[in-house]
Amino acid sequence: MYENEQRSQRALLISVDYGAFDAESSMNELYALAESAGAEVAGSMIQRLDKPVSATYVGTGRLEEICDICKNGEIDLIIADDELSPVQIRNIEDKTDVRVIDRTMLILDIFALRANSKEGKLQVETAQLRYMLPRLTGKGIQMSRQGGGIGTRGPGESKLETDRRHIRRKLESLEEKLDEIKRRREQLRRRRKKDGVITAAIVGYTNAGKSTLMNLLTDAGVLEKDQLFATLDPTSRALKLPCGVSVMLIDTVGFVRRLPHHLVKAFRSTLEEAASADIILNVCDASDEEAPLHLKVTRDLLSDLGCGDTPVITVFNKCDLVDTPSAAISNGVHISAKKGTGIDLLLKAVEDALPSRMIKVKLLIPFSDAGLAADIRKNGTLISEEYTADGILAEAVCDEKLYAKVKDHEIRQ
Ligand SMILES: Nc1nc2c(ncn2[C@@H]2O[C@H](COP(=O)(O)OP(=O)(O)OP(=O)(O)O)[C@@H](O)[C@H]2O)c(=O)[nH]1
Ligand SMILES: [Mg+2]
Repeated sequence: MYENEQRSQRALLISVDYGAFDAESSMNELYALAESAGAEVAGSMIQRLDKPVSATYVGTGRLEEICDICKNGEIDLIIADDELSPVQIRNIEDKTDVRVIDRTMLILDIFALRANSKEGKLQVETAQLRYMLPRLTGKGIQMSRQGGGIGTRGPGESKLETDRRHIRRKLESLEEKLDEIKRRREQLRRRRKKDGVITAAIVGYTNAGKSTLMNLLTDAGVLEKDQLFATLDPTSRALKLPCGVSVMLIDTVGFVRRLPHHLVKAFRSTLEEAASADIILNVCDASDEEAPLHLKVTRDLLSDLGCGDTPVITVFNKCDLVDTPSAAISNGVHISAKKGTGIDLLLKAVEDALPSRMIKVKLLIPFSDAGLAADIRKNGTLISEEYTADGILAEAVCDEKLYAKVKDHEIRQ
């Protein structure tokens, strides 16, 4: 699609460790992110400093070193594991003559690569433009855009040569469209609620196995891939639980630490879809040594989205790769979505978390009240029915309103 995608770009990863986050593990993740964007990582370096140098991010000596590496290593791209200021980007570019992007631009780029739906594309473009806007000089974008490549992809590419005012107008129109989509989503959610549809959202760190679990449970046919952010657009499918109740399972975009703020904002409606679910399955890769951090990132984002009260089931996936689970990953359901193990326990946990308004009952409905069975079929779930001499022996799941009607016939064991 893009000319220079025939040869992958050789990237040098740079980071300043000033104590704000675990620079080393974040760098490992940047590695995976860069590869996900199609780059070939030629090397990485971390410099410890009290704080990043305001003009050049890394120190002067380090910048000289980077220059040498760029010259000798045929580096096409420098990726910084941080958000850089426009001045820092320009100064490093001037010195090295190599294009520089930062962590945020890289993540936005991966999202741009993966966006398929109209909504996904609108969301990515909005995030990209919002990120660009304060980074424009009066003259317009000068950030060596020619040639395209990582950090330059996305629906907005053709418009990038234009000025701030144009971008502002564009953003306004994008935001209107996103608002419209948001309204439609809200309407749909309200209708689902009214119809008594119970939703369960699969959320979690990127690459945790969310789509694999979705496919295992529902045959949804969602792309599952060993790459970061394989899924951007939410998919939903019905899942019938062993107790007979159906829930709507939603697979969504994954999370990552320090997810760019603009991206969270632009993807808010997608994230809210997950956050407004009745039950949340927080899927975590148990085989990743950073599992506890991944869980924390997801929990923090969920609480930002305002779903502190929603029941969360912590699902430790990829347990086929773990011999002895550490204490940090003990509190939850252990499964392997790939091997299909632990699924009965997971489904049981979902049943236990069903909103209290859903009540499972055993009934003996006298034939004189046989109309009730039809009522249950219409407004609840009739799991089983058996005609006996005394009446209809039924198992059903009802909401509170329906329960009020049938409770006189309930058999309590
Ligand atoms: N060994 C093992 N691998 C798994 C398991 N579940 C998923 N995987 C693999 O993990 C990789 C990521 O799986 P996905 O289902 O795409 O992960 P995801 O959470 O949807 O990822 P994003 O959509 O990118 O956020 C794939 O290569 C899967 O085959 C598991 O239980 N065991
Ligand atoms: Mg996925």
